[in-house]
Amino acid sequence: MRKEGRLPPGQVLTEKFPVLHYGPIPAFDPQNWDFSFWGEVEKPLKLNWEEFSRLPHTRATYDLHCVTRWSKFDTHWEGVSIKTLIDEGLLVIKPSARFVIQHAEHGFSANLPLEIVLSERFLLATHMDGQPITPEHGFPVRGLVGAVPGQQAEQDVYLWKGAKWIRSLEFASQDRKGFWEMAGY
Ligand SMILES: Nc1nc2c(c(=O)[nH]1)N[C@H]1C(S)=C(S)[C@@H](COP(=O)(O)O)O[C@H]1N2
Ligand SMILES: [Mo]
Repeated sequence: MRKEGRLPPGQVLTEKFPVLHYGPIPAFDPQNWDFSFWGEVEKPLKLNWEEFSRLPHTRATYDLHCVTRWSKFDTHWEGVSIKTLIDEGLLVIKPSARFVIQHAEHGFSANLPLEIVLSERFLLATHMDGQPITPEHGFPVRGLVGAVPGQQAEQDVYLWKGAKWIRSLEFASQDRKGFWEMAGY
């Protein structure tokens, strides 16, 4: 894997899936859960759990890299691709959108350049290995950024750029720091 360039410098391969986050695991109540797309969009979109569950689903295989130095290969995910929402006309963003802020439960946030969120490397993930993601990994939905196996990316994006328990995507014309970024990451 290292020779193939799939293992970034300093990383160690693991079969496990460690859990890392700040604060408690939020409870999920399908009656009071919603997801919004807002900011630099033509029309803000707010979906309840049932509506969100009906969005088109995409499958992806990713290598995951964590700044705590572990990597995990060929993980299987399913979820909502932002590019698909745009291609199918379900979401229309403004040309002024250049960054995306993921907002999650308890005020957690994470920022990314728009082009990464629109790429196949980003999913609003609902399932891993055919099962709903577990509460500690972000149930019912988490932002997820992975590396596509065999595809060299200009910028590797590590796991901390995916917000677990995500509740909205804000499209922004200017970049803004998220939770860990404000903490000095
Ligand atoms: N809501 C929320 N999402 C979060 C975090 C957090 O503190 N809160 N931490 C991030 C960090 S630093 C990491 S490394 C990954 C870990 O994801 P995992 O627990 O599924 O391995 O979640 C990211 N997403
Ligand atoms: Mo992390």
